[in-house]
Amino acid sequence: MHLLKSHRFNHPQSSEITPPEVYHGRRDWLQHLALGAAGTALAGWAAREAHAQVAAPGKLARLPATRSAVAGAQVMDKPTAYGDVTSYNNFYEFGTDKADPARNAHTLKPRPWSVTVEGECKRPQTFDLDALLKLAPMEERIYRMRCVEGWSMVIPWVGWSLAELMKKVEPTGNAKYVQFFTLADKAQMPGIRSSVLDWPYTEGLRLDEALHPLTLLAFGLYGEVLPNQNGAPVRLVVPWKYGFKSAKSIVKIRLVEKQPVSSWERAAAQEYGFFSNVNPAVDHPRWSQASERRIGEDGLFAKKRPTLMFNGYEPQVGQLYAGMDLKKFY
Ligand SMILES: Nc1nc2c(c(=O)[nH]1)N[C@H]1C(S)=C(S)[C@@H](COP(=O)(O)O)O[C@H]1N2
Ligand SMILES: [Mo]
Repeated sequence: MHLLKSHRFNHPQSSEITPPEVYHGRRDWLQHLALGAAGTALAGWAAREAHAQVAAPGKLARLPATRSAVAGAQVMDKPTAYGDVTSYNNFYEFGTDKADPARNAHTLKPRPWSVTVEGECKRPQTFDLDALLKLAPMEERIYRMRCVEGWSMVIPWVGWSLAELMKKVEPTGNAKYVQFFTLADKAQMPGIRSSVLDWPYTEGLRLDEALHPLTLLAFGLYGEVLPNQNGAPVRLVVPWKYGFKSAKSIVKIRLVEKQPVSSWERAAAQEYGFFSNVNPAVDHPRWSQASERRIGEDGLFAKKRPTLMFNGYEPQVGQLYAGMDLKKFY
């Protein structure tokens, strides 16, 4: 992945992709706010005003949610435009160019869908998508997302903490890690025919990371169900780790005793570690991680933003790594 030179020039200008239905989306959003966010602080309202200006076009099903109260789940940075979030993607099952997923992912069938949870748990089971949608109350969480390639976005996700699902299956005492598997279907995913990665795409977390309240199982963004290119119908979002940890279009979750090997780790272990916590002090072997380009915010030659330790979530997650050598466990 991570052809840093070419992707900068593939990125469309935001003026080319501003959604035409902004007005309707905005009105819709304010209505949603009035219904679901009574008591929101003034600062929250100001942020939502910015948010409203880049609403979804309204072509997908609405996914109502209330504002999450989880600490760290309401980043105040201006959300990245819907058009950018849905047209500049990494989803190698649909091709390796940033524009490929938006162009090709229409062949993905997000329904019917189910997620099997297996391995070291007392109640292994398969959850139908409709059961998952009702498993816990939907929350809106505005997270930063930092790709290991050096760019970032701010995305209003809809979903609930993965911990809710873990509670249902009851991990055994042997469960130390959680493994995630993306769908791998040649018929739906043209990129599977290439050998850039071993399919299915797999990722993993330590159990305490998986149980952290910020770890999100996301079903939507911008108040609507996930567009296919963003990992419909259900994906992981781990906001303090590089984006590749957040596996898309998940079909299987396995609780395991030993640290699993993730797809990117298998492809290039010296470049993509198991932890992959966002860390400005630990460079990728081929580029610095000290700063980042916020998609949509800056022009091609604009100044870069400083990258934050744990992507700005250090107050919430720092203690998970107390005493660990983060250069060694990158
Ligand atoms: N199955 C799967 N999940 C994936 C990827 C992928 O190629 N396949 N790319 C990852 C990377 S590198 C990033 S940065 C994020 C991008 O998520 P987004 O396109 O929704 O912004 O998804 C991650 N999840
Ligand atoms: Mo990424």
